[in-house]
Amino acid sequence: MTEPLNLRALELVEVALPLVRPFRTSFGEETVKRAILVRADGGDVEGWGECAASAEPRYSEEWLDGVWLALREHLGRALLAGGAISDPEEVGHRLAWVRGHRMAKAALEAAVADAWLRANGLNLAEYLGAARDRVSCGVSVGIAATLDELLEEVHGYLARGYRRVKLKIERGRDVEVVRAVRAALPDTPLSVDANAAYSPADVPVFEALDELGLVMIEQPLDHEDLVEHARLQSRLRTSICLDESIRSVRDAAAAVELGACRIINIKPGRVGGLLEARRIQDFARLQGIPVWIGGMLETGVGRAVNVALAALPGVTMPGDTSASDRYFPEDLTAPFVVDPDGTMAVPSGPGIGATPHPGRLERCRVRSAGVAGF
Ligand code: SMG
Ligand code: MG
Repeated sequence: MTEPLNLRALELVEVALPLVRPFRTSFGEETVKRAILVRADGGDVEGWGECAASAEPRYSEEWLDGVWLALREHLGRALLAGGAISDPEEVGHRLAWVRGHRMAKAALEAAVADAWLRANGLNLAEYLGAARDRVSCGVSVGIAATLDELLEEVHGYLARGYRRVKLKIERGRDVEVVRAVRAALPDTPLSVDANAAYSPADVPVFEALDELGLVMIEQPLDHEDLVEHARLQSRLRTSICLDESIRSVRDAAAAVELGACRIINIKPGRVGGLLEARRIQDFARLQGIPVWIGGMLETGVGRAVNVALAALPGVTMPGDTSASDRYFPEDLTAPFVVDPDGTMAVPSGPGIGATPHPGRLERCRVRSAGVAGF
């Protein structure tokens, strides 16, 4: 038997952490990681969740200031209004009347799950049904100014043990760059991520990439276009992996049925929470579709959830779950470390197994606000 969580209040905290190096994608460049954290106050216990939304609505229609409002005005209040929370599944039920806002919902669910698990002396990975206590790590490499810089960065990651290297591509910085990296690293598992920057007229780009022995091509086309992804997939030997297009287990089922992808990138924020993420993993396992856990440059609070999900049995490929030092000079939590064999330990402590360090949180804090119930 588990105890319900007596959720008393919610607090939102926006943090800003400088990145060790700028992260450039087809969306633009980030030099600072801004994130909204949610603290769930359960009296004797508290829990933390991190929202994946970025400062601008480029990767997703959600963005930081919008999330702040959605949490304060609707989602937080609706969650508090329902009384004690019997288990984490209930968060999704209470918030189901709000359309969309998946990243905001996911942050609330994670904070409540953390507090509820702590109240019950349980660990997230175990609760979810983890199959392993270490996970396989890849790394996502931003678009670099020159090929030499890119190769230097990639070599640095390989020396640290990372098992798969993902290169961000954009129009004009694609085939030539990837071909050069492939020539320098003939045996490295390599993938590319276009973040939806291309159109069906760009088939020749993908046919050229198809010759380079990539593990996958991630989100080549518009996030709303499963049919065009299916057409493209039918012309390529390389597997397409969908990221932005998959917002739910329903989307995953549609994509697989249409043949729009052969691999899925699961991010708990993008799909509305860690429980929906697990449902996608369950579906993929039944269908024999390889999946992996993506990343949104999370601090240790969000990373803890990603790493717990990466330990599930259906997650069969290395994720974008990299070490804290790949992102931040100093993480908010105890650092996540990648061992020389390219694996990372799954947090085993109570709740998500990570907590923000109070002093660091204070140094990174930009603003905070309480959420009152209805
Ligand atoms: O967390 O290491 C990370 C970043 C992984 O490339 C990454 N994320 O499309 O998969 C993706 C991007 C989304 C973030 S763009 C700001
Ligand atoms: Mg992606």
